[in-house]
Amino acid sequence: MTPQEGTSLPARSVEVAHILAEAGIGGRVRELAESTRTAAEAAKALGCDVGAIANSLVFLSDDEPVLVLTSGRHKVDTTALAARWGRGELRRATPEQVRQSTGQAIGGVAPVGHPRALPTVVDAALSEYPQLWAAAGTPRTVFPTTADELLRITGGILLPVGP
Ligand code: 5CA
Repeated sequence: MTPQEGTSLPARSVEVAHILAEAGIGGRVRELAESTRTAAEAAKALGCDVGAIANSLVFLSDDEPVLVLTSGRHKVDTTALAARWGRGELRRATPEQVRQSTGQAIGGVAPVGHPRALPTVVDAALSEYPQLWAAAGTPRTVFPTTADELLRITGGILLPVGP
């Protein structure tokens, strides 16, 4: 077993790995030597297109935290997305609000593993990539996935989020 495999993962990533395994997701959580804190860093470390990085962005809407799994190739058009989603204004969560609602820190927020499941949108642009990478609870852990798996594990809906 290499140092990245199995038992040496941080506790937060072990939780994420368990949830993925229970959902029947085959992709293994791995810890990298390099930072995967941002989409650009993750893409460089993994040697993939930045669009194939699924960022887990937390917003507040109608006084509740929500999750927008966004392709690293673009930004969320919050006005257009709120209208498509049928929700009130989407405001970016503060680092403290991210920590509270996910139990994870900015740069490592995973699609799952939160104290309570967040209403979730999966960016339609992510369906263009046969393999995605998402954060697994810390700024150096990731797992391979697909848009279909993200929809399944989050109970989310697929919507365009970009401009
Ligand atoms: N590990 C990568 C994906 S593999 C990752 O977590 N990317 S991310 O985009 O989801 O996380 C970084 C994001 O955190 C930034 O895109 C930004 O949207 C958000 N962020 C960074 N700093 C702040 C801040 N001060 N307040 C709120 N959000 C922030």
